[in-house]
Amino acid sequence: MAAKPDHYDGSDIQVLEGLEAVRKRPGMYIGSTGPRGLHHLVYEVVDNSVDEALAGYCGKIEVWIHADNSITVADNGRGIPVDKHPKEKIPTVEVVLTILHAGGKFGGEGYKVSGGLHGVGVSVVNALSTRVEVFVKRDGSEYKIAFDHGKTVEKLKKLGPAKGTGTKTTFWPDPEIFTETTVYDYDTLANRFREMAFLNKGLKIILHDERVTDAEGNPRTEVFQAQGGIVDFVKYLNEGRETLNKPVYFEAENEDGTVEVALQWSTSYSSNSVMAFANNINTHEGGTHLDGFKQAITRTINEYARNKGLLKEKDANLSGEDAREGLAAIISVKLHDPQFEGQTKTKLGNTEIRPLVQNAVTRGLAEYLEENPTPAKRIVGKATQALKAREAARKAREMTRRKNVLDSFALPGKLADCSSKDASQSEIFIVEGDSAGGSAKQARDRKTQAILPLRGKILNVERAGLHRSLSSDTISSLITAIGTNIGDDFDAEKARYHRIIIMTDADVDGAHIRILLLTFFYRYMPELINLGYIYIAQPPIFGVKKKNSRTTKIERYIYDESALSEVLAEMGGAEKYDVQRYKGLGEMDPEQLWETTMEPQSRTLLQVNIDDAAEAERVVSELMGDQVEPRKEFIQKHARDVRFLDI
Ligand code: 0RA
Repeated sequence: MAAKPDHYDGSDIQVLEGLEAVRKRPGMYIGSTGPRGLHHLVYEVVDNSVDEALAGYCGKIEVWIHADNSITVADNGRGIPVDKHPKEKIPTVEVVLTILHAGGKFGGEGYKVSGGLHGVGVSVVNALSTRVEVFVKRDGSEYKIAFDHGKTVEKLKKLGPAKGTGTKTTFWPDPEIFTETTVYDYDTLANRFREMAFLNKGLKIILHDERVTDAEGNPRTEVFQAQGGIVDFVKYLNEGRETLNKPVYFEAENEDGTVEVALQWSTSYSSNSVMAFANNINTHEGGTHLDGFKQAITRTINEYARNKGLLKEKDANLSGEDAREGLAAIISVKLHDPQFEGQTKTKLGNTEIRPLVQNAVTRGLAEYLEENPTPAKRIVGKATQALKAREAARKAREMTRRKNVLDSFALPGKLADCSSKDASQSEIFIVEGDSAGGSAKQARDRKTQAILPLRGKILNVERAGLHRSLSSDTISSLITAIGTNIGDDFDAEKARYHRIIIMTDADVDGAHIRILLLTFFYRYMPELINLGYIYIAQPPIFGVKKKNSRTTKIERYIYDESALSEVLAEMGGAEKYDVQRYKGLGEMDPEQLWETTMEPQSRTLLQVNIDDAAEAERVVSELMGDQVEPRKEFIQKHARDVRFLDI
């Protein structure tokens, strides 16, 4: 609640000072003014509606991305109160929109949890928008109020009689604040709403994108609703995988908050499908709830395995990593006063929640294993296998280490290294095939650009597992060239390049290799993705040259399939030109490869960024997992636009 000297009767001074502070330092309130902050505005508004849903008054939230990138959020909750606020003497809805920290927290009694990354409230959205309009339906009438840069420009007025209740907010993000971009990304919003629907059982969220319409003019629309809640979330994470048990669900509650856990093992080798949330926020950095969960899993699996004689007396204990190999799990806690810590404020600090999670999972899992001996054996079997593989991989690593001591710094023979030893200035192109590798070696700037050609397909690390992956030549040369090692021995400081660029052909095979490489980085060097070191090169798909021209001079390169006809029209019509489609990098000569794809000044690189680990994890395992069907379907569906796949 904004502190307010009591001799002001109006709220203007305080309001303007408050919202001015938000406009001066937006980063403090929404994290950044880049794309993340822009999307955060939507979450802030939607979170208020979700709060209304958590309180039991709202079942449906509808979101529109309008053609001008303004956003509307509508819910069927009670409607923000419109009566005169007892302290501020203006309508409550105006207080909510104009006074900092007034959102969500006011009038709250009894049990109430509040989402929102910073919990800053919708007044921040108002401060950072050129215009906001709010429509409220309650007590049989509809009301409207409007704002300009946070200032009230249309006082609350009654529009007329109306049925039902609810709140509808439209805002236009201020381009003077969001200087980088004001364009909303559909997938970012869709992924967040899917997650929210999973985390709030039964809640219906509908997303419309009016920038994209079908033949009849209907906007692209998607409905997110999960009647099974986080159990559906776990099934979603395991789509395309061969599972070892039906999803298990536990919940517990005490005066500190509530805990829900769903988990299911599969034959996958992945251990990063465990996600923890606090008040609907993805706690990427973990925290006390995740610690409690991990401890409970390790202990319970070990105890069960010992009791049933599945681990012998002489056997070592299963490690946490062993027990979690192939585990997909959602931990969702809701607490009154969440403490968010860590670099990105996504680490839960509340110590009281650890024993609550730990006890719930220990009790629930022990009971489940006891009552379901068949899946229980499979789960323990998977963990013991993981233990053996870990041992074998450790031995293999020790061997390579010893070898490295003998012929020190044995870099892979295929690597054409750069001469610079300054990693921040160095980049490595991972290139598909020897012939493209040859072109790239001729084209490169030897000082800063290294080339590593890969022969043929790289191993599918999702299916092969760590031990077999390490004994693959391609994978080990990749690891050695990059220099960081993997797993427990991973050290980002040892990265020999700060730009690791995947450069593959613009066809389905190229896309396949790219996905395999991304899977590899995601599994074994995820930190390099987080550091922003992994990139995808963007070679052109077409080269356009003058018809009958004797020279090979390319007039124009085209990087986007859909832009071809437009560019040709712009160049004066298709008749005058020959269009060459580049199927592979090898079809360009070194000079062309340099100017289109490698030259730092003119190229475009896509930075690989795992914003939504759940989605990446799922796509990777759906494509790379044990089951062949989803992969076939995906490749057929995306064969044409596979270049633009972003993972
Ligand atoms: C506090 C009290 C009441 C409604 C809300 C908040 C509310 C806020 C938002 C923000 C977006 N949608 C919302 N829906 C409801 C109502 C209290 C009452 O009616 O007694």
